Amino acid sequence: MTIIEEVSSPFEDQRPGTSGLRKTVEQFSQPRYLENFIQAVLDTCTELRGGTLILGGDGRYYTETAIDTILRMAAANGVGRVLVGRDGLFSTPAVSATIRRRGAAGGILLTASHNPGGPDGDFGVKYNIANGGPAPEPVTEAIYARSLEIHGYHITQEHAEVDLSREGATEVEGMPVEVIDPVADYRALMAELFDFDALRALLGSGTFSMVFDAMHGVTGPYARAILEEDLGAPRGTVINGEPKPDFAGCQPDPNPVHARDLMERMYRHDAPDFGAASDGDGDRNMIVGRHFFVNPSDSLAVIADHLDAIPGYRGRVSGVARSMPTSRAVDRVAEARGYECFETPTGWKFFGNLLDADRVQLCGEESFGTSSDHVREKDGLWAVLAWLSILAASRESVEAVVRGHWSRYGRDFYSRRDYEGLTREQGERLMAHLRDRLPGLAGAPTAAGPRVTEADEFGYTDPIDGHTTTGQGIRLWFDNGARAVLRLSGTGTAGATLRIYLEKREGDPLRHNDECRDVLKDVAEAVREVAEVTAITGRKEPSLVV
Ligand code: VG1
Ligand code: CO
Repeated sequence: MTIIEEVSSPFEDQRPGTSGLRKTVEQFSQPRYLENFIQAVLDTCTELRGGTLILGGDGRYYTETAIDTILRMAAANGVGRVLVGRDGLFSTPAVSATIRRRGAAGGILLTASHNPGGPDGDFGVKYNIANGGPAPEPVTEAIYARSLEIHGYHITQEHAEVDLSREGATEVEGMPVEVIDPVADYRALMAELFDFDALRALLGSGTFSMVFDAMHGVTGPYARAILEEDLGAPRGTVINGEPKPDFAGCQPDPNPVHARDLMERMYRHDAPDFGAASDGDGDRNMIVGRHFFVNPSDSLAVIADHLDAIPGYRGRVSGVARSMPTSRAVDRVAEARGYECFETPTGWKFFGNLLDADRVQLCGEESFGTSSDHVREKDGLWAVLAWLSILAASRESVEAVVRGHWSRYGRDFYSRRDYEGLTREQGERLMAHLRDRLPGLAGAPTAAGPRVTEADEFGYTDPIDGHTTTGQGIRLWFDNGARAVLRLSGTGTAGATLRIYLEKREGDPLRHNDECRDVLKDVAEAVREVAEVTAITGRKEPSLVV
């Protein structure tokens, strides 16, 4: 036997955030750091003993080292077998699909999603359970608790020596390991959900053009297989389609600021009809029409209004869910269609129980995340196929679809303002100070104009398992009908990011062309004033406006 037990001692900072444990590569490279966390996962998630584990990620720097360590530790801890994506690649939604299709016990995803990669970038580890979704909070808390009492870990003495570049079966210390095509299961699933003939007709009509920006992340191979091979989009439709360990120095975050290549193409005079981008691990999506950006909250509402017409969903949509900071546009669609509508804390893990219980079939977040009950993760390419289905059926432009939606339901002007790179202390002080003053905020005038009418801190009790989560963002309602939400990011790896989400509904179609910036200007100022943002952070302006 060449299985050994190495002595270790706990790290205090291994509490998973919004989406797994994210740290800099430098932090992950410390001796015993990754090992401790993986041992905590293996100790906590006993279903892995004798069970199948799916392993892979967005291919970012440090992936190969991590895969070797995880294979050796899986073998040493009695995992039944491991299926690894070829080249260590697996998009987040594809891991979810593969866990479900193959009845695996769980999956380990190696990704820090939209965070930068490379030796100076970030790395991340996330555990997904047998339903294919991110481990829910009771599990992540148990993993964290275990990480605080780790005093050793089990590992094979030898390296795993698995050739990740070739599909095939091998073993590590008696544990079967199979390198598999990470695209196959996912691709088959998409063909089951969508009307591929209709999509082929659209893409081959000669009157429709599109571009998909994979942002050097993991989605490239998936998008090429599905859009170009299966649906007949011309070669070259997928840009930045080669996964790169450092995302070619870009931040793989699909928003108008970071997806520059795509935005540049979509605003040219000869722009294609449809554009989309996804993030490093393939779970986010940005939708853009010709000269027309689709706000993610609107995208969710539009998809909700059309989901029932897509083959995989016909006659079986009964509920939708959105994260709390996501605009309420989808709520009105739900009301009109008689769907149940749920509001959950930020993070996909909070949708899992609702999906498992078949209470909702569609979920979304303002942060460019949309997906359905086909997996238990958000799914960038799925959202693209949903949009293509809507366009194929209506033969309208993206802009016409969204404008039609607004005239039917009203428009929710929406914007998120991030204050990145604050110190942890600044972020926490700002939130604590606001929390302390919550009871007195209502009614006080602001120099900017809008008055707070109501203020609270969001908490959530899961309607399925009764688990309660508190401190999920401070909400302010204003007398001009606007809403603001303030919360700290739980995915960063240094300092703090304050997110301020603003929205205001406008029912009057004559005002739907107003500039978002102008509509939200006074409420943005009122929030800054009420939360004392400048006084506490020293910042006059946000560093990122989406
Ligand atoms: C952010 C988003 C949240 C999303 C999470 C993970 O979290 O706001 O909606 O679920 O990222 O997405 P936070 O705590 O930083 O606001 V991904 O694509 O990074 O896995
Ligand atoms: Co992601």
